[in-house]
Amino acid sequence: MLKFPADFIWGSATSSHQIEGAALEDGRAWSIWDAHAHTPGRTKNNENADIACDHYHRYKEDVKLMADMGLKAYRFSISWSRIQPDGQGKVNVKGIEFYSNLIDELLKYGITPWVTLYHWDLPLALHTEKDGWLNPEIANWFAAYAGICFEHFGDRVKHWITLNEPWVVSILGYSQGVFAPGRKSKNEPYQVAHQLLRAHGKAVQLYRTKYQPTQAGQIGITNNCDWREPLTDSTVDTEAAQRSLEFFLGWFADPIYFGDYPQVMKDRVGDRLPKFTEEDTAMIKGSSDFFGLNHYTGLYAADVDPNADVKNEVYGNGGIFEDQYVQLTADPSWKLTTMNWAILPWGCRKLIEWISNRYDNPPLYITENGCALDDQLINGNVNDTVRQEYIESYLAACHKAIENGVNLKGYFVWSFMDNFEWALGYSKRFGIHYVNYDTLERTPKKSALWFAEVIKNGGFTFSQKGIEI
Ligand code: PNW
Repeated sequence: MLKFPADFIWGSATSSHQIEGAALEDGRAWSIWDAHAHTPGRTKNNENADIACDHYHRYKEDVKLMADMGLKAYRFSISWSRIQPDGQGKVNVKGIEFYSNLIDELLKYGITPWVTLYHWDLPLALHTEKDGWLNPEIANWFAAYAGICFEHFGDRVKHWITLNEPWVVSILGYSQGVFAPGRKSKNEPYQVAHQLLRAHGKAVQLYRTKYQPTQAGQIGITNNCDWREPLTDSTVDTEAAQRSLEFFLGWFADPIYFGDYPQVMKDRVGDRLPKFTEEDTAMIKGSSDFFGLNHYTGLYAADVDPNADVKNEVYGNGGIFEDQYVQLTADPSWKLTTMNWAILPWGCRKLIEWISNRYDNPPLYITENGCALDDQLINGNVNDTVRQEYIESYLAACHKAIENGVNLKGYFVWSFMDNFEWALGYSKRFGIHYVNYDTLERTPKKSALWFAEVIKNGGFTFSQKGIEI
């Protein structure tokens, strides 16, 4: 049996825009994602999250389902425009009430809330009137909003995550333009990333000076990264894989752990990469009490001759191709999920070992891991064996990493329930609970029942023969 440490955090995660619905109820205003989804052609079948899982009205039922499976922690995000409809100034009391009630409901069952302050749903007014993440003032707006949350929820919330996946905001939102606000630029991603890091730093500074001394919680950031395996053991491919990881994760983690961007980015991006002032560096360096990681998959990485005519259009690649010259490919033998993301548990282990080595073994939490499948509800059951095996094999890889010295302290399954999968609408099901979008009825999938047993036993017997971890 693979036993995990007794204090290991077993959790599951969601985000506000993907599950809440009630888009314009009780004083909430639109975010950039409401606007994006309501723009024809931006999401699959033009679907939007006006109703989503209707979690806003059904949170008690959802928390009960969490309690039923013995979940120790629940990671959710706060919709900024539910708290501050304009993103600045006036606070919406009904919004405070909703999250306060949700937190109380979780605590009633002994479930620890892990709260993300920003999971991509920027108040629309900040974007249309103030240029959103491109405006250096946003660090102040974000810190002010964070302060409202610390003030109202910090007596009960002891685990804060400032930003979810700044890489996705920068690259999918401002380079590929597939996510809100749908921009396609070679420069803006670097500017946006810079402001995201400053905003994170400012919020942490506020928490540490004003709230942490009495509230005694932890605060950090969650980044996402895929694994990059060198295609061959040549020096250039090994360097390409390393470069790819530094452009993907080092972009955000190096400033936080070392105080500056990776050298390879400074060399290749040149003047298009903003520079930190001394004040920024002081604010950002050391600004995470833990390393939050969202991880799903991996690809091979190979070096590309900048003069050769090669293009890389892989969805969800490591960033702007012309800045990196890394060719990403998959092995045809790898099993894929419905996102076309390969199932690579050993990549998870290698990535968290890479993080542990590069950043001096910080306390690490996998704040998202899971997969989308073509789930079918038949006679009240969803037999998502592949998801159960996916989670099991990734957890086995995590267990091996812990044995190898990685300071992994928790794991959150993405997602607690099927939800609005951004540009892909409702077509991708990531949940361990099935949601019937006609009736909004929830049903625990087989993976949820299995995960409940894992939580109860503090581990599991790894039964998959021949699976590399
Ligand atoms: C994450 N990529 O998004 C998010 O945090 C979740 O909201 C989302 O539902 C989940 O993963 C599944 O997609 C990502 O292209 C979206 O590399 C895209 C990428 C990575 C993460």
